[in-house]
Amino acid sequence: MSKPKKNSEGQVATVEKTKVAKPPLYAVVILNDDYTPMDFVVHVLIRFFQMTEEKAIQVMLSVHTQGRGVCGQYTKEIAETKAKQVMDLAEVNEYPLQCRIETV
Ligand code: TYC
Repeated sequence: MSKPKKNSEGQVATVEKTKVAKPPLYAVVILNDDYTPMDFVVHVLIRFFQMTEEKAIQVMLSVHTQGRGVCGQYTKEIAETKAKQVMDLAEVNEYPLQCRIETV
């Protein structure tokens, strides 16, 4: 801490600092399955997670081989919304793609 500074009248200035805790983050995780087409997963990653095509292919292949992968980390409401958007789009296309959120 620096030495308290006095002004020309000899008064000591006080600075009030409010600490705001950062909201907890949640990871949006996608799971591998045997039926969802690779192209669809790449499309989802680009559309909902703003990935470049190159990054989306890399993440999709990692999920394909490792079984699961993190698409991104967000505050709870945003993570829930993204997971739902993925699941809804998979459902209308009749793909079994699973997407969930996890605490970081
Ligand atoms: N395993 C799928 C296939 O071979 C591709 C895939 C990748 C599916 C990632 C889901 O989260 C996933 N068509």
